Amino acid sequence: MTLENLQLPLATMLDLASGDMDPYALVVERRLSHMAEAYHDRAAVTAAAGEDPVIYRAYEADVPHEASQLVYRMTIIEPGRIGDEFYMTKGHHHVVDSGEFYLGTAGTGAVVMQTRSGEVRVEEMPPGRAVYVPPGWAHRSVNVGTEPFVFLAVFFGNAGHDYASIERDGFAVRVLADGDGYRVG
Ligand code: PAN
Ligand code: ZN
Repeated sequence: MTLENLQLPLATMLDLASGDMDPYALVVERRLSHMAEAYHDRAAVTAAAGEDPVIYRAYEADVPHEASQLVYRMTIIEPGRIGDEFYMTKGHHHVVDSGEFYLGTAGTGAVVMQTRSGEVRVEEMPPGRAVYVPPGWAHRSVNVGTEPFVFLAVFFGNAGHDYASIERDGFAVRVLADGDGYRVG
């Protein structure tokens, strides 16, 4: 890094309970219509399509998407289900295989991780639990509780987000309601 492009430090307030970030550079908002194909119960998708609920939002700090940078986001997944499948993120691989740090800060959720060869791991993320997503593992987060599920994510600025492969192939497992809890099916 040369003196010309040396950045100033950035400080951001993160509300760990609500997921609010101040200041933020951008917010990603995904409604059911942005990811309807991800859910397996087609009748439930059709039933919810008119309302088109917000499934989640992610606030991103003002960090350049460049190598050597660490971009961070707060994601808030609303509580809810489409049929028996909990609200979840689209999920992605990083274009440049690179690790990511996740930290649960509110609510009850989990992250599903999967390699390109189909190996799967699911880790719960209660408040205070950090999960390391290694390079090469696609990741999708799921709210299995009744309150908003909030987590912090830190990833490399040049990671890039490959959604297409998940849109095409999905994940090998789904996180489904089971009584008051969930099961991975
Ligand atoms: C997270 C995700 C965020 C939203 O910050 O981008 O939770 O999920 P989708 O990107 O799958 O819509 C992350 O993993 N960033 O790399
Ligand atoms: Zn990621």
